[in-house]
Amino acid sequence: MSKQMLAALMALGALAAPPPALAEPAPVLLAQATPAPMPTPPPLTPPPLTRRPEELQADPMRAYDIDKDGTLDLAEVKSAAAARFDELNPDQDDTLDEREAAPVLQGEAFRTANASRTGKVTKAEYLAYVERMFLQANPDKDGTLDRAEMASPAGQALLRLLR
Ligand SMILES: [Ca+2]
Ligand SMILES: [Ca+2]
Ligand SMILES: [Ca+2]
Repeated sequence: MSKQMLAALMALGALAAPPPALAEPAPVLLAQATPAPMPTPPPLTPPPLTRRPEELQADPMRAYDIDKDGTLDLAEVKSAAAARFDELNPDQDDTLDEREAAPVLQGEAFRTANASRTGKVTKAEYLAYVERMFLQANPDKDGTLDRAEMASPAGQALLRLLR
C-alpha cells in the first residue's frame, strides 16, 4: 500500500467519521408525565321515586284534574279558582280589593273582572272572569282544556288565576 493510498484512505476515513455526538436529549421526567390520580366520582344518587308536592302543583293536569280524565273542564277550573279566591281573601268578606287581588289581577284585568265597578271583585265576579279566560283558552270549544291548550298563552293566563 503506497503512502499516497494510505493518506487517501485516512482522509476518506476522516470524512466518513461520524460527526461529533449530539448532546444527549434531556431525559423525560417520567414523574411529570404520570397523570394525577383520578378524583373519586361522587356516588350516583337515584332520582326519587315519588314526586314532591311542588312538582305536582307545577303540573296543572295532576293538580286540578279531579276526575283524572286528562283534561280540565270548567267545573274543575272553577273549583281551583274558588280555592285561590279563598286563599287571597283571608278577611272572608267575599270580595278582593285591589291589594288582595294583586297576585292574580292587576290593572286592566282587575277592572275587567270588577264588572260591578265597586272597586272590589266578588267571588262571583272572579269566577265569571275565570270562565271568560277558560273560553279564551278553549278555541276548539269542546268544553275541556287539554295539555296543549293549557300550554298556550291563554291557558297560562288562566293557570295564574288558579291554585
Ligand atoms: Ca278533568
Ligand atoms: Ca277581602
Ligand atoms: Ca279544548
